[in-house]
Amino acid sequence: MINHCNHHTERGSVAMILTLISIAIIAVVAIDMNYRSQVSAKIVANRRDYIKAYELARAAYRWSVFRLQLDANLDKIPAIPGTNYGGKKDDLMEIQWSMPMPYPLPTLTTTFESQTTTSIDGTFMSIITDESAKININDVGSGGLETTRRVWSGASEVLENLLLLPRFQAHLVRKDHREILWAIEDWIDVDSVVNKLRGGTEDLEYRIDDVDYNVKNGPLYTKDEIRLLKPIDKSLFDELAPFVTVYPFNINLPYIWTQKPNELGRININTAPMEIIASVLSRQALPDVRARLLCAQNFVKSRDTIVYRAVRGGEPSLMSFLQKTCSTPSDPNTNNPIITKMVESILSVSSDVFSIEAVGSVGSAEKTIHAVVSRKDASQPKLQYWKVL
Ligand SMILES: [Ca+2]
Ligand SMILES: [Ca+2]
Ligand SMILES: [Ca+2]
Repeated sequence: MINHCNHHTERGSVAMILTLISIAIIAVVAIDMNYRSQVSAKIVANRRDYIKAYELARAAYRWSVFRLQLDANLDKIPAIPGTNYGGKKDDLMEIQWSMPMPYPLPTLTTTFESQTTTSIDGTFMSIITDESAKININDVGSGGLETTRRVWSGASEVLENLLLLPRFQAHLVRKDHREILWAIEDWIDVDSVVNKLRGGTEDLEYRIDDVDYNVKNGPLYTKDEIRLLKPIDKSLFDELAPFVTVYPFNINLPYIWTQKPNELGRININTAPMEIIASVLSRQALPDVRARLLCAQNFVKSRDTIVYRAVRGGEPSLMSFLQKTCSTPSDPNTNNPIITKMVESILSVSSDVFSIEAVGSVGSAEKTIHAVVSRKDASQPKLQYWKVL
């Protein structure tokens, strides 16, 4: 009980530190915006508002990147044993910095009113989403020579397990769920041969209803591209969308069907939703889907007080939890690991990839920046995607 309370106090102080740093930094951002909003008076008012709105959106984007860097710096504090403090990991409590961030801040209005509301006649809002809590569709694929048994990637297995959950049944009536995996593989691989049939032309599968387009033969750049895949209709896409991502990808690493896909995505077990946790569990080890869901529910519940520091090895770890809580049927003939080697290799306790939505508005003028950044192996997050609307 005492331990439990301590966790809350520590979280409270982390929140407090972050808030104090935020207040200190907002002043810097405000000054920067003030400078950037100095645009020529000769430009007509409407156009000027759009330029200002864009600058505000850019300020919101920079602010989001700063929050990501701040968290990466806090992660450098060594882990304090027996607590959730310090160490490289990203959990939902810590990811409070990803909550929508409005400007001007409601709590700062009194302090900054004189400077901000008069000098910047606009607002911004930014939202950071953790893409490392999802399955990377660009990592779906199999490898191996045609004559041998093909081995599917870890991401493929998690996606397959997800599609077999009860919530997807209504969207896969009279449809083999594996069609989705085959379609993704042919869409991404560099060749134009239908892999599953060992022949035929991929493009012909898409010659339907007057709509005539070629498969991409490269990685998907945005999640919306998933909608172009033949077996994905709107209802299935809507059901799937919260659980999948297309980041990260590397266009310099083409997917060649005879080789294993280069899996770049990692699923963070501290932030992944219950459905994803249920889908990382092996169907061979836990054949009953209800057992997998129950195990995942228990794991997600445990995250209320525990931050996992390792998938395996360091404690607390996912593997220890599963061995203690989700016992596999005691059949001496089966010796299936509760998570397969392929899936274990794509699990993590931290998050590397984030999407940022930054909106700036001045009067009726509004500009939105959609960006995806990766902070892997870099103190300065690397931009993966940028779009202004
Ligand atoms: Ca962190
Ligand atoms: Ca292809
Ligand atoms: Ca192919």
